[in-house]
Amino acid sequence: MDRQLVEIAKNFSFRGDPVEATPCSKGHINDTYVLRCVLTDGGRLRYILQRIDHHIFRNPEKMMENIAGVTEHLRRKILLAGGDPRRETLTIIPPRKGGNFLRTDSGDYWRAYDFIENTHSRDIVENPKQFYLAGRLLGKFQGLLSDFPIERLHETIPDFHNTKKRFEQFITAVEKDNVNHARRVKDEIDFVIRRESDTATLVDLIAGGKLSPRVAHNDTKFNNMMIDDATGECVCLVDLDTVMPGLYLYDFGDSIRTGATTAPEDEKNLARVSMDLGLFEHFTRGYIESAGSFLSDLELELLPRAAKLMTFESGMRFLADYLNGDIYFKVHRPEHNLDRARTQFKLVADMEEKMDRMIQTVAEITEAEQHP
Ligand code: ADP
Ligand code: GN1
Ligand code: MG
Repeated sequence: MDRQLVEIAKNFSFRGDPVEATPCSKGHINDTYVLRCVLTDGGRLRYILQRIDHHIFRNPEKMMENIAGVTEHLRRKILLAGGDPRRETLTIIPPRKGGNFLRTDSGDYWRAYDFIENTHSRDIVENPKQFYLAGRLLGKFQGLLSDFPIERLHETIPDFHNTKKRFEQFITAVEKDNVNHARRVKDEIDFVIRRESDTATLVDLIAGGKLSPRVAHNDTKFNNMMIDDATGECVCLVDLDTVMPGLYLYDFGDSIRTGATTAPEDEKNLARVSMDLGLFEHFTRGYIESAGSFLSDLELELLPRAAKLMTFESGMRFLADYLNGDIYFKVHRPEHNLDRARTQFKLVADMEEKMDRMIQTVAEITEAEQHP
């Protein structure tokens, strides 16, 4: 096992001796390892060991304070409901010297969690039922945190889903054109600019007091949901780095963006990319069944537009990163961010065509839920 990782692992109160660390390449932000430990009786345990990207999360201490508070709250409520907190939420493994994370002499930040055993995550949805259950999980997560004191949460990345600001950052990336890519992606840039007015949709409603900040996850992509190997149930929403004041609509939208699609986020063949109305319906049904009671009429009405907006925002972020020279999201090949941006724009265009049916689906499910 890598010597540096052994040294890092020694600092955490793991049970057993660390023998193997396997990189997990799923996330776009942190460096994640699955750590295998062997107990004296030969038994095995696994943990997640993560190096936090502190260039993105500028204040890891405050981020970990959020995660500690939220997981503690979830733990209490899951227990009250007769559930198993070690499966249904993240469990922080503290460093031996205390606190929630480790800061090394070289200035890196590390943290550890229990590995949620007998679960897996998927980049794309395998069947409609799975996505229905994902919708139920999201509603449950939001419901459990609906009484968490929102003022206790720090903003881990300012203006994370401020789509107007994201647009401004995008335009700056186009104007700077740091790596001379802009002229090659003129069509994609025009696609964004034509939709500038969309970026105000939710921001203006918040400013006007029509939508209130909620305790939101803010990064509900499908591979942040752990699925039970045996039952196929979606048991836990992980990646709590961006839990902070946001909108339930962001979470709904981001799940649709990543789950109600026919192809992976980085699919090169755009002919394979579309928004699957059946999957949209399944997730929405699961979500409204579990969250419908605490969503406002306006939130319910805005679900389809939020799905489009979050997809558009992600496309803008990927394209801006491509123009900036791939400085934010991890990439595994040249033009990876461009491929990602293109799938998002293909989905946006498809959602625009299917918007009437998405709206109708939400209305029908809402009606059935409110007047069974
Ligand atoms: P990133 O912020 O880089 O996306 P994540 O925290 O999402 O990192 O972790 C990457 C992946 O590792 C997740 O998508 C999930 O599949 C897996 N993972 C994260 N936490 C756990 C855990 N506690 N148990 C099992 N798998 C996990
Ligand atoms: C990142 O960390 P991960 O891979 O779950 C990003 C999300 C994006 C997503 C796009 C902190 O999520 O906002 O929607 O990539 N997380 C952060 O796939 O920026
Ligand atoms: Mg993740």
